[in-house]
Amino acid sequence: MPEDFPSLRESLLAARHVVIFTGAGVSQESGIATFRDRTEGLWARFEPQELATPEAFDRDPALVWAWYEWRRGLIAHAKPNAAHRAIARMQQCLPRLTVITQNVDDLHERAGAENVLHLHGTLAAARCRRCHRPWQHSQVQPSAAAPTAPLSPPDCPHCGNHIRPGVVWFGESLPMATWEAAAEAATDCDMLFSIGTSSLVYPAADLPHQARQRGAMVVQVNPEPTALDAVAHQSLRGKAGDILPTIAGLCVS
Ligand code: BJW
Ligand code: ZN
Repeated sequence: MPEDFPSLRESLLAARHVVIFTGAGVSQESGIATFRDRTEGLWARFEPQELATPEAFDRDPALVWAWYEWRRGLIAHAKPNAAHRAIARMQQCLPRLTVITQNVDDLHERAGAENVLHLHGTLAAARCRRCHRPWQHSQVQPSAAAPTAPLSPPDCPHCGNHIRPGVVWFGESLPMATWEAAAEAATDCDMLFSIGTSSLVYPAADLPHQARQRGAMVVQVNPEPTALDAVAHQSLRGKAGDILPTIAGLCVS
């Protein structure tokens, strides 16, 4: 892997616009579970159809709200890791760097990254299920090992409907303006790093393909093979927290 770095450095220093596209793997070293890890992943322990669809929320809002409140608590207590910090440093030292994330946590921002595009929403941005008005969360409850009891969602003070988590569930459209900005960045950049994502969930997973079609160099950082292997110019096998600081170091050396 280190032998790939000289060419990476050349490309990075020549790049006009770099995109960093991240998934759950970038937060794994902060203690936040990924989705599809075979044993520790959220979908190995919980059923997505019961928790991450609008139908699930309508069927059992207290089950879904409790699960997302549990996760909000875990994220509130987590800290950005070396990968988040390296990405924020790269944004400072490269002429233009756009961070696009599928993650609903705020660890990129807490590491110092700016203007992060959250394709799948954020846990902090709850809103009304019906009138879509934003709703301000209270402080997080102390985090438990797992959601133990159902928790009714608050009622919207305007229309009385349930408040829902501010995330994008399966079958829902991505926030339009965010998606358009992400697609524009992917088709404009000359280098895209895909970091810690299985590249299985669409339309987000299409961004590296769009970048490559427009001539960008696509580099992947992941300890495991992914659906992007056939498309990426380079796949750096390893943890984001180990590899990203080295890549950030190339920008300044
Ligand atoms: C490390 C590491 C370390 C570990 N360092 N790396 C085309 C074909 C087939 C299906 C579809 C299609 N187009 C759309 C669909 C349907 C669906 C979809 O894609 N399904 C697929 C799963 C088959 N897509 C949708 O429904 C999307 N909406 C949509 O298409 O709207 C249009 C529409 C509307 C109406 C009808 C029809 C279409 C919305 C998708 C929303 C996804 N939501 C979730 C939950 C968000 C809320 C929450 O947090 O609960 O988003 S699902 C989950 O997956 C979450 C993630 O953002 C997303 C991606 O996961 P990610 O980040 O890649 O995580 P993992 O776990 O999969 O991978 C982690 C990786 O990290 C692994 O590779 C590890 O190896 C690696 N790793 N440690 C670096 N230390
Ligand atoms: Zn409302």
